[in-house]
Amino acid sequence: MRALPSLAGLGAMATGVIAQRVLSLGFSRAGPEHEALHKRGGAYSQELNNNLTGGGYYAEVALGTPPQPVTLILDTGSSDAWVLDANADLCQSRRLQYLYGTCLATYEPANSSTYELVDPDGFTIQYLDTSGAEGDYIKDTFHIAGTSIEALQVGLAENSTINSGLLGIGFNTNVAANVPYPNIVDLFVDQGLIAIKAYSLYLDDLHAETGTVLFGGIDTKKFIGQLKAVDILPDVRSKIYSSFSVGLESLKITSNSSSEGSNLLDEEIPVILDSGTTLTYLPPRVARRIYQAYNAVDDSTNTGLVYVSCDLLSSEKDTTIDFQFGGDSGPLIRIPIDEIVLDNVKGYIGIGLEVPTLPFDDICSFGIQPLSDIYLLGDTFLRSAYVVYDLSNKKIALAQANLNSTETNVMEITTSGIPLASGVATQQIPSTSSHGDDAENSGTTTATPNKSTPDSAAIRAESVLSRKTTAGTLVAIFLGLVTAGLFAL
Ligand SMILES: *[C@@H]1O[C@H](CO)[C@@H](O)[C@H](O)[C@H]1NC(C)=O
Ligand SMILES: *[C@@H]1O[C@H](CO)[C@@H](O)[C@H](O)[C@H]1NC(C)=O
Ligand SMILES: *[C@@H]1O[C@H](CO)[C@@H](O)[C@H](O)[C@H]1NC(C)=O
Ligand SMILES: *[C@@H]1O[C@H](CO)[C@@H](O)[C@H](O)[C@H]1NC(C)=O
Ligand SMILES: *[C@@H]1O[C@H](CO)[C@@H](O)[C@H](O)[C@H]1NC(C)=O
Ligand SMILES: CC(=O)N[C@H]1CO[C@H](CO)[C@@H](O)[C@@H]1O
Repeated sequence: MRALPSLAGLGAMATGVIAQRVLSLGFSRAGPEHEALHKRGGAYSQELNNNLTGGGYYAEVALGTPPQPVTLILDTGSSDAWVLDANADLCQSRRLQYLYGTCLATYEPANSSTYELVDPDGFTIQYLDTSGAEGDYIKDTFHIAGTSIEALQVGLAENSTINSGLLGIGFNTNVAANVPYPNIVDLFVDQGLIAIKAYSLYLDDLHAETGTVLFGGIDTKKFIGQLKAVDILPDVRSKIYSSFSVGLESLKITSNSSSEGSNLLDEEIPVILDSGTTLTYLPPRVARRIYQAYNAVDDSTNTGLVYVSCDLLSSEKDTTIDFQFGGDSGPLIRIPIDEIVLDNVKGYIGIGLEVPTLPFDDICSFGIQPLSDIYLLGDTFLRSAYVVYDLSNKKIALAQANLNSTETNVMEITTSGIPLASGVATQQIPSTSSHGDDAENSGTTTATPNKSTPDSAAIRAESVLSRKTTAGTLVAIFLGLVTAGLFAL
């Protein structure tokens, strides 16, 4: 999620970072939920739970002594780690949970012997979609990726409109505190766990269960061709590096590999790579050009969604939307149609989502939305990319993701920066496919909500409401459900 800048933070940069050279390497996993933690070749890997219908990526981590497991949305668009207090308003109120989703894992400061209060009421974070959280800044031991970080400053939310804490891994210039502090990425380096502030992100495709973030490393089996780097752009006004903004040079629709469309951009635009944002947000003019190509109906100001025909999943099977960064030889990421046409609305129509009149019957939603002034490449883009973030050298390297990869070859990111290594030559073919054709694919898993009883439908709605989406979508879908009489305000 894109955190709004904390004004107080802009003037004062962190000078002299607090170095706590404490390595708790002996720490083991806190139970079955933490099985996904590994250390490989000097890099720490944290598996992420991919919530299929396009929700966020949750990392299972733990806070405190003894460790209290918490599920946090992994977010490159913000910089604070924060957790929900067991007594947070959201977690105590059924009404709030109807609105924002069932309260996920919480943390009880009284149950941790290493809890330390840093700044009472000092934590206030607001995201671009108007969601947010407030409470104290605290410090405690943070358990992640098979290691633990002592005295990490984290927010402890007493009031929240998000049902899960977040793990912001952006630049520390963007923390929500009045006084900048070293965040988790800084402490990884300060505590000697990784060489420089760098990590790579592999979300894998829409149907995959997990993705991986590797702190301090890259995995050359997870991408195709060579990693290519571009500069991170500083904030235009403040000149501070505060977000993962890079220049998008061209955007083309390519039908089959032969015919290449024209560039849909009038000029290079800065785009932010934001894992905490579900969809992709482009300038309205550009979005409209894409909608034209797919006969998409933009209802983002009403129900909050852009609709397309699910038929595109078969008729445009070989079409990709191609994003190129930093010139003709820069990284090129192709998004296949099945990562951007989302079969996730039928269940909501069944329980009262009022869609506009549409020129097609089989209704899907589209993973690109219009937005003015700030452009975000969220999960619908990121799933097709392997992205390496180097905060120390202000570089981002990208390559096409090798989806469903089961092999691994981890290389450390040393002080010389991202190794511009080559990955695999071509997309790995899933080993189970024995017939060379696609006839069998008619049964591929999609994110269609399961139609069943109204009760379970309401539960699903609740969980979707909890997911990161634009506030517009949230309110609109909710109002649709209220209209349908499923929720009483
Ligand atoms: C914040 O949450 C507390 C309970 O944790 C509640 O008493 C208070 O009214 C909430 N404040 C706001 C502004 O919602
Ligand atoms: C705190 O610890 C007590 C005693 O072990 C336990 O009963 C309680 O459920 C814990 N509270 C939370 C919110 O985890
Ligand atoms: C793309 O190729 C498929 C066969 O793989 C074909 O059915 C389809 O018509 C082609 N689309 C275009 C726009 O050429
Ligand atoms: C990855 O696996 C899923 C099934 O788990 C499949 O639907 C998808 O098409 C696969 N992607 C690629 C690129 O092979
Ligand atoms: C619907 O849900 C039930 C129970 O959760 C499951 O057994 C069934 O396979 C699901 N159907 C589909 C089409 O996903
Ligand atoms: C569809 C899906 O994967 N849903 C999962 C989303 O995440 C929650 C919490 O981790 C799971 O309980 C759901 O099963």
